[in-house]
Amino acid sequence: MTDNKMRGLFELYEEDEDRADKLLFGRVAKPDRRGFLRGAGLTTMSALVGAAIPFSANIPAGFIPVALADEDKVVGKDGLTVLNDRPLNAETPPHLLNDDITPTARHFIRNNGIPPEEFSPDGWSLTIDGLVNTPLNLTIDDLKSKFEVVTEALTIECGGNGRGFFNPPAKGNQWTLGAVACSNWTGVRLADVLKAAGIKDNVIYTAHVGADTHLSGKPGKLAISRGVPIEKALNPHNLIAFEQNGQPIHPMNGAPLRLVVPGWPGSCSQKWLKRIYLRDVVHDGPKMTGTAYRVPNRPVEPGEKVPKKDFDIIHAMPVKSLITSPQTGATTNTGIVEIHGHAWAGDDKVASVDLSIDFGATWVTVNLGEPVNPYAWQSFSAEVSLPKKGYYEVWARATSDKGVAQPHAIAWNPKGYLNNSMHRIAVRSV
Ligand SMILES: Nc1nc2c(c(=O)[nH]1)N[C@H]1C(S)=C(S)[C@@H](COP(=O)(O)O)O[C@H]1N2
Ligand SMILES: [Mo]
Repeated sequence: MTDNKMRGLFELYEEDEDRADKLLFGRVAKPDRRGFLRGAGLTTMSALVGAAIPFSANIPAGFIPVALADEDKVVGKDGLTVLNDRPLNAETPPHLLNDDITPTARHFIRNNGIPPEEFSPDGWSLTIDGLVNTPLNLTIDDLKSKFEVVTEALTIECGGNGRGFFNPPAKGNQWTLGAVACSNWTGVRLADVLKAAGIKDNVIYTAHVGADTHLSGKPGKLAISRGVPIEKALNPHNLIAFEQNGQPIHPMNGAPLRLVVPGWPGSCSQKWLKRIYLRDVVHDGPKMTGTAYRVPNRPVEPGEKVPKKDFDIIHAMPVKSLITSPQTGATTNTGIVEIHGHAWAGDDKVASVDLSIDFGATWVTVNLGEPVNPYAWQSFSAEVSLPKKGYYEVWARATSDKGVAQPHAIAWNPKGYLNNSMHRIAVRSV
């Protein structure tokens, strides 16, 4: 982007923030977010451009770094839609999730606070303490040398993926479909590390701590600290990971060390991991209590006042599928459409995926692959033939090996979690 264009945008932000936002991001920011980056901290700005900014003091208020003004707004990310800049949240359009293993550049970003300044593995350490026999303090080299190193493709989906489709709207990032990914993660098994520390008999829950800080900037105040029941923690597919797709983890995906707890809300997979402590109570860190990552234990009406005690902590994510090719809105002049996509089912396996081209009247079971390992999403493909010219929708419905299928629409819940309603794409035969 040229200097002229840059100045143009800067002036436009002065004149008409809505229009400027629309031009730059294709959408208007929420009123309290007007003027992208106006209120962004230097850390966020550095993270977005991928380096420290030595002359940051000279950046005029509201100025947009040129590096952000082109398509890729976060260095090392490709084509993500930014939903919020403080904290940074960005999702991946479905057609960019077509790979069976999600490239790092296409892995969504969900931050609750301000990421740390340092992402280097040198000097990074992980503490394992709380109710253990031997507290451990491990460098990343210790992890690599003392424990078996494994690589697995693991699905991470944000508990709020699909929130944007709730009506009336639920507060929070308006994720549509792309807060999900299945990358290759390399690390050591969480279970091996916890067992090495010695799990005391009274342990029921883990507690995870990362190096990011609260948006308020209050020292010591955590943005998020979640945990899982010890039974889930001991599942051999949870990793303490130091590589993403064979490379160091992307800074915004938790470099240099993160948890990957697949099948459960992404929030269980603490990024920038510094400490895990074991507890004899259900963990009560930030985003564990109240209504965070919890759903009512019964159907509720929008607007109904639901007592906190009627909310349950979300465990496994529900069965879901995503059509990643073609992109919605595609046209065909042969009447033939090649469909590809992925399906996943929390702690379960996907047993089948069905497609409909007639608004759900008839369904055809498609070719569904095995997961490359447990907790990897399963890919499906099919060739569908559209009988005559016109507008069609392709709908996908996955069914788990427990016989649970995706619904047409899910019951409303106050925080807009767990939306696993069927994915629909538009296709025209011309
Ligand atoms: N330290 C830390 N870990 C975190 C978060 C965070 O804000 N801070 N966000 C969580 C949430 S809500 C999700 S969905 C996943 C997203 O992982 P990703 O940003 O690598 O896609 O990270 C989780 N781990
Ligand atoms: Mo999340």
